[in-house]
Amino acid sequence: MTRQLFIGDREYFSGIGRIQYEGSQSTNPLAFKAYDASRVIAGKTMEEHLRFAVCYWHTFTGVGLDPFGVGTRDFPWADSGDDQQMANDKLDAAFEFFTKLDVPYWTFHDVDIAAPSDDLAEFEANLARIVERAAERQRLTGMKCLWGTANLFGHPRYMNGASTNPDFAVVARAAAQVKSAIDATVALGGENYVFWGGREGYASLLNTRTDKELEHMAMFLTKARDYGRSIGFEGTFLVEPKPMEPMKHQYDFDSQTVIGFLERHGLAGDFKLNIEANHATLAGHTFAHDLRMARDSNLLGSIDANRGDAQNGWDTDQFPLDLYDCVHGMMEVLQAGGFASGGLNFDAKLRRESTDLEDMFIAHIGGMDAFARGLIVADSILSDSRFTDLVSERYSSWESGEGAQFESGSLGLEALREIALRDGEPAKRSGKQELMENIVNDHIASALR
Ligand code: XUL
Ligand code: CO
Repeated sequence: MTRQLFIGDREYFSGIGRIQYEGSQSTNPLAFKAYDASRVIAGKTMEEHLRFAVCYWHTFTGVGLDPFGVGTRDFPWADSGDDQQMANDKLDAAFEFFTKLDVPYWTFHDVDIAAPSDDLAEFEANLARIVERAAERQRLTGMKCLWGTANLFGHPRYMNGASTNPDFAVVARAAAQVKSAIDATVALGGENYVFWGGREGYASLLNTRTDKELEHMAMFLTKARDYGRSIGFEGTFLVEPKPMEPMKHQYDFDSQTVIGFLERHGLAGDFKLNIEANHATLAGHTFAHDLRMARDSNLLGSIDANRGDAQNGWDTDQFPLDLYDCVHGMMEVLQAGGFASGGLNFDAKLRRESTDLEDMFIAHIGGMDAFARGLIVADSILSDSRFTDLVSERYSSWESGEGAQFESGSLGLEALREIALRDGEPAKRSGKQELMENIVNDHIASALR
């Protein structure tokens, strides 16, 4: 469908039109070099594979403040001084940006879109009002909502946690906020609903009953799931792991921790994982590792696309431009059979020093091109029998005979000892890591030519 480029009479990104694919030879900073939405790779278009989303929080509210300084960006949609007007203007600017960038999806926290209020009933009304406006803009532009979430970490009331707060009154308050955020997500046709537990953890073990807090978190997620299903939400609930920051320890530490928690509480299936690259690296893993753990359990739901910085240990949320990360990430996504309801959400922010409005486009274009290249290379590697044969050969002893019997549980320790005694010292079998790494490099060079 033709998408209207901006709504109303105010154009926020004037001078920038719809971003076009111009191919790898283009030097236009405002054009895609690799992301060609309709190009077919492995039976699906790039748009269908990648399902890009722009996030509201960093992109339209992140003015560049850090612990040492105030914001550096002046947003024209934040200049009216009236809360409701600013919420409306931000929404129009956001939909203009989405449409010009030509992404199919967007994501939001309740507090990013609604005019603020500490009064619960007033906040619910503010949220409902902006959701109605957003739904209208979705109709006008063809945009879709990938997911919504509630910000249960910014307000001082949540300083000791939201669903894991030691005080029941705060848990109830958090539940009220999640209820209206689920309502908002459903009203916008959101395909997923996310929980990121920014303050679900502890600052000190000395004052914390971790046993109670973890039980409360499970109960909270269960009741949120039940409510969502009761109002007709058919999408996926997602938990986004992160080991620390802001808390010293967060309960949703990494993929494997969250998978164990979901399984233990009977939530796996309704809930899947939203894997964020920079959170995986904060946990001491790679992005691909956390994706792999989720994929192995059939719980890979969605991705928050960004990257950290190897020289510092915090959540820098940089745009995902590291080609190896994108290749290894897309290899996991492809081997998982692709996204179902999930997608690639740019939970990424401009550097504080990037102060031009066009930098917002340039950063997203770079991230989209990086994942498009990652997709092309990943598909090329996975179609190369040199690569796939190395892996299947490595595990071939399980295909039949005693290996298969072991897998089916019919060999005990005594039987295994007899086999070891009979066969003598096992032959050495090379892991061929360097060969596989070389093959990856060969494909980066050849598939992107
Ligand atoms: C914070 C983070 C969040 C979640 C949504 O590190 O990633 O923005 O994605 O609350
Ligand atoms: Co995130």
